[in-house]
Amino acid sequence: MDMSPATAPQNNGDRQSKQPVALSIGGSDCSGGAGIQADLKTFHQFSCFGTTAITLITAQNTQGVQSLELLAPNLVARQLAAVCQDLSIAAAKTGALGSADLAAKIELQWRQLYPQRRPRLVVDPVLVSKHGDPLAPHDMPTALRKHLLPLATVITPNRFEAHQLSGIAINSLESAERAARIIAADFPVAVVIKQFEPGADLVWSDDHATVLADSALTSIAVHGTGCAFSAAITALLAHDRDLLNAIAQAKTWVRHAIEQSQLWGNGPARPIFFNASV
Ligand code: PXL
Repeated sequence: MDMSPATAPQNNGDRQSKQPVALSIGGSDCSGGAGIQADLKTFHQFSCFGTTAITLITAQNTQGVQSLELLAPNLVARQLAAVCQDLSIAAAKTGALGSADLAAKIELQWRQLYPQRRPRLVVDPVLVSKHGDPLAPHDMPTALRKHLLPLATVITPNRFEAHQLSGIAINSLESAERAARIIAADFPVAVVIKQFEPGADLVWSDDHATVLADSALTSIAVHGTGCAFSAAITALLAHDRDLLNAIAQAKTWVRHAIEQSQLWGNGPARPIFFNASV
């Protein structure tokens, strides 16, 4: 039974709830380090009530991704309808989307649920896992540009993802700026290119570049950093923080969460520590 997608309430007053509601649209990482599990832990850490629409399920652990299955686009759309027609979403994010079809379905459903004022949306253009395992097909950069960029408040690619989205190889501030300009060319979207050089993120917003620099971290590979970063931005937007502020605070927190990461599992990439104190 396909319940017809009615629009979401603009403000249905979640019965005296104090915490804003944040939504993660993405994939499941059963080992708890990345994906929607990372997002929920991050939302909780930032005092948001976390909700999800699951796009795909992986079997993975700290050693790598063993299998991946997509959920049917209709089921993803129904999760979105179920959550958004009942709770008032203060901000949302997307992570692994799995296929161009799923990206298209999410765009359609988001527009139907929110014909006018939409929650701010953080797009994390997930393409591969920290272990190097693919999480998206080759046409995903095109699908992200077509279906998610028009809806996004901010997109948070790493160097590799920014290269895929813009066609520009990133090896300097100048190339990162060029890539960000291309990604933001057609839509009023801010672009954060993470770690365009060690320690430094580029924020491109309103035709203006800001560099958030930090000393480079040593070589520990940490799993879940991209998810945690975009989820922290989402949570801070849900608390109505302005975008630059949210990005800077999320970066500081992720750095602490990396420094405090612990060795769960036996793989090379240790999971980030969500309960980090700043
Ligand atoms: O870190 C990106 C990411 C997002 N979503 C899922 C993942 C990963 C990385 O492993 O597994 C489900």
